[in-house]
Amino acid sequence: MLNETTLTTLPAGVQALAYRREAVGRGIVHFGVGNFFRAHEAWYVNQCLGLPGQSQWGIVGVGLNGGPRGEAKARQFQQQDCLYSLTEVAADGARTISMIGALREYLLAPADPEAVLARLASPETRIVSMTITEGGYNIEEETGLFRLDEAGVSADLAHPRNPATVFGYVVEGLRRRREAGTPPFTVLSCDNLRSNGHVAHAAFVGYARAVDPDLADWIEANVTFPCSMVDRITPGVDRTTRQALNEASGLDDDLPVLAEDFSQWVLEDNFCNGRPALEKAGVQFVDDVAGYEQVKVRMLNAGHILLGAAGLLLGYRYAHETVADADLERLANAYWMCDAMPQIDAPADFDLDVYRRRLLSRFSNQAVADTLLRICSDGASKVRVFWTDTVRRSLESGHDLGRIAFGIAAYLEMLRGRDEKGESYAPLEPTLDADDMALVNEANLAAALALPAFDGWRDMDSIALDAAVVKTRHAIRERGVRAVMQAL
Ligand code: CS2
Repeated sequence: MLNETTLTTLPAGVQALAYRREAVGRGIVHFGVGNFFRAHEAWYVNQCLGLPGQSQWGIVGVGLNGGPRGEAKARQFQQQDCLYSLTEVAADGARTISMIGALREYLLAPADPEAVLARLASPETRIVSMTITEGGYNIEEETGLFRLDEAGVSADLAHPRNPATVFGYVVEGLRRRREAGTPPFTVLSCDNLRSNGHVAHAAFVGYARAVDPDLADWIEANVTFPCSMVDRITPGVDRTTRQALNEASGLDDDLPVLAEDFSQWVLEDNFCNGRPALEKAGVQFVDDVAGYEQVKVRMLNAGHILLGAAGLLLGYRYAHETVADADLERLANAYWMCDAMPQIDAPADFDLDVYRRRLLSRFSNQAVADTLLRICSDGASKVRVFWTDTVRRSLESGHDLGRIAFGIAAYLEMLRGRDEKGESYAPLEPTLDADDMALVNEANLAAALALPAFDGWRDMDSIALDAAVVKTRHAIRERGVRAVMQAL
């Protein structure tokens, strides 16, 4: 079992920590300790910890979900002293294995809520970051307002001093700091959202306003919510992958992470209580993140879900299989070049075509073995975040809707859980209930367009798009995905 004693006897080929673990402080609290966070923010912070004067920036991870799975995960982190290995693989198979020691401590919130609140209130905590998924901010698409009637939120609003949601914890932490005269912390969203800092601001201030308007004013005046663009393809790790990673590393790691060798983090330099020297670890600080976010979300993420949905229907299960298929590769290129790129307000000097080619090479990385089911998981939230701007701009300008209609049709057909070879798979859609799935499976193929995933353009005249989606769904069933794609 990997733990701190292993650090002195690491197998050859595993990069050791460049700092003394005991000296690492707890300057950051992070909600949502998933694989992406462990391969991204924790990896950047891990590099900072090796630099002079940076040891205060270790991370305390917080898990919000209890139950057997949440408890098992917490136990694993605690048994490993929160250490784990990260394997970065290039498209040519070259790999680097490093120890990551940036996660200093892991708290399971339902098991010890007070420990989390005390950590949030502590002056040592100067940044609270989060990866809580695209759908996790509880914002109503049409109004941009925080939904106060969501079950967890209303429970927290009834007992704001005993919270269970991320909103409740962060705002109660800030309330305690204000009361104690402690400076606030920065709230840093690391999710793939358009203007994630603004969304986080709307969510946390929206919640705080319902608890106490004075507190909300104080937060608005004192807390900062930097926008960021985050990027690193990080697949899930199942038992087989874990064994293979351990065989290659020589470690006995219950929590190894695998990621592509590419990584990008573009951040607004707007931290109200200090930050690590992330620029020394390769983070780009810019005045306006919006252009970078548009590029990332409308090209990488939107392309991912387009390839994922069509690829699953064709019988593929991995991302690299999709870009090796000439028809899918052509579809992705046409979507990027004709639909997405002309409508993106990219940062000055940014070469979108270089980015596009790089995406194809990143998607072809076989060693990452990223599954299409992961890529399409929670598609109902992702379609809304990744496609809405492109759809709106296309509807406004009268742009050709063919590939967009195909993407929506393929996504809806994919949700039915059966590919064209007759194999079943299980789409992961935490926000779709039985009524939603009934709409997807209804004989009237227009019914599914009532799903909230498509609310982002509900206020526009989308009759032509809706008709094209229905026609394409019929065509996919009658002629097959490939023939429909080839005719686009
Ligand atoms: C994927 C992302 O699940 C998805 O939506 O597109 O997880 C993607 O791998 C990351 O955003 C890459 O940075």
